[in-house]
Amino acid sequence: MKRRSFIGKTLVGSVAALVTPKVLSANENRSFSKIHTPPKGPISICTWNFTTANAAAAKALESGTDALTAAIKAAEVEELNAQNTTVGLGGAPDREGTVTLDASVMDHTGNCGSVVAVENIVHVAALARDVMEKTPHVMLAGKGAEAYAKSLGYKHTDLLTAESKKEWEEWTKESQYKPIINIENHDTIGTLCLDKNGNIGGACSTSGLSYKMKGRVGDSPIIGSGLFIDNTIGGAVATGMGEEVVKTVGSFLIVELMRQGHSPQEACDEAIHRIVEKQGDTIDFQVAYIALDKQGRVGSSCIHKGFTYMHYENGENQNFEVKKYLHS
Ligand code: SD4
Repeated sequence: MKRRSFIGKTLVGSVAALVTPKVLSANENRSFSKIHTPPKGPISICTWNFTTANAAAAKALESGTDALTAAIKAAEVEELNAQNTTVGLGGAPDREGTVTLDASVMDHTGNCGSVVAVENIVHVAALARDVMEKTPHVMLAGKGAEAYAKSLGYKHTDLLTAESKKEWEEWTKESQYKPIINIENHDTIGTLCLDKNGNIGGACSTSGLSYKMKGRVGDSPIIGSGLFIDNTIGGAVATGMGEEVVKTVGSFLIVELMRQGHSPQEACDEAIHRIVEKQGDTIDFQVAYIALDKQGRVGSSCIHKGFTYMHYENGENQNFEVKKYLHS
């Protein structure tokens, strides 16, 4: 496996207007800059083209909100978006037709919380925060997490929309058990924010793999895999085939590589490389990472073409396409 010697990124859109894709040169790519000026304002990045979600985080950050609260605001936009079939309301169900959600959060003090396989609750990132702040625990699962949410006043919501039910019923005709991880369009939201105080917080929210086995849990609620933050260094979040992220403890790995002096871009590339080197280059699943360091530098890497991320800084909320790792 030959490593890529250069990873660029392509600007694919902005809040103001969609622009012609432009490949940035190494010098323009913040991730490669040797001398870096600390960010003037807050920064928010999130997986995929979730413009509205990232704008919600950005607005909160600009008004002085802390990084974790802002990151959760971004997650909430997608949790409520019924068109997004990988997060919250309208998320694809498991093979038995039940929607179960996973989420995690981490703040600048190193505190973290997560919920696993939660039914009937939309805002699971906020629930993960409640687990972190209001219980002596880090993780709550299944019925216990749902009951805890209801005790706090979260409302009961049927997460299976008519549309996702129809698609699941279609799937049951063949019921082929191959967890679907759509390479070009799968939509877990992972968000990292750097607030005006220079603190980093993050959130990750997902319904996991479509038509997964009942009880299957991916990387998103596992601290260190789907999300990790060390406020002295930076943070990372993952999307894609969770099993592979868990096996390589991807987000923790990225933060530790940044601690050793690697840029966010180099760290993300190495985390993807760890997966690719084990699997060979015939991989038919996607994994993608985004990372943000304390200086405001951003990195992202993915196995296959099709992954994009949002980046807000200095009033601009832009979507970048990430160059695929594999040459295939
Ligand atoms: C999981 N990483 O449960 C999630 C899936 C995902 O967009 O990211 N989908 O494995």
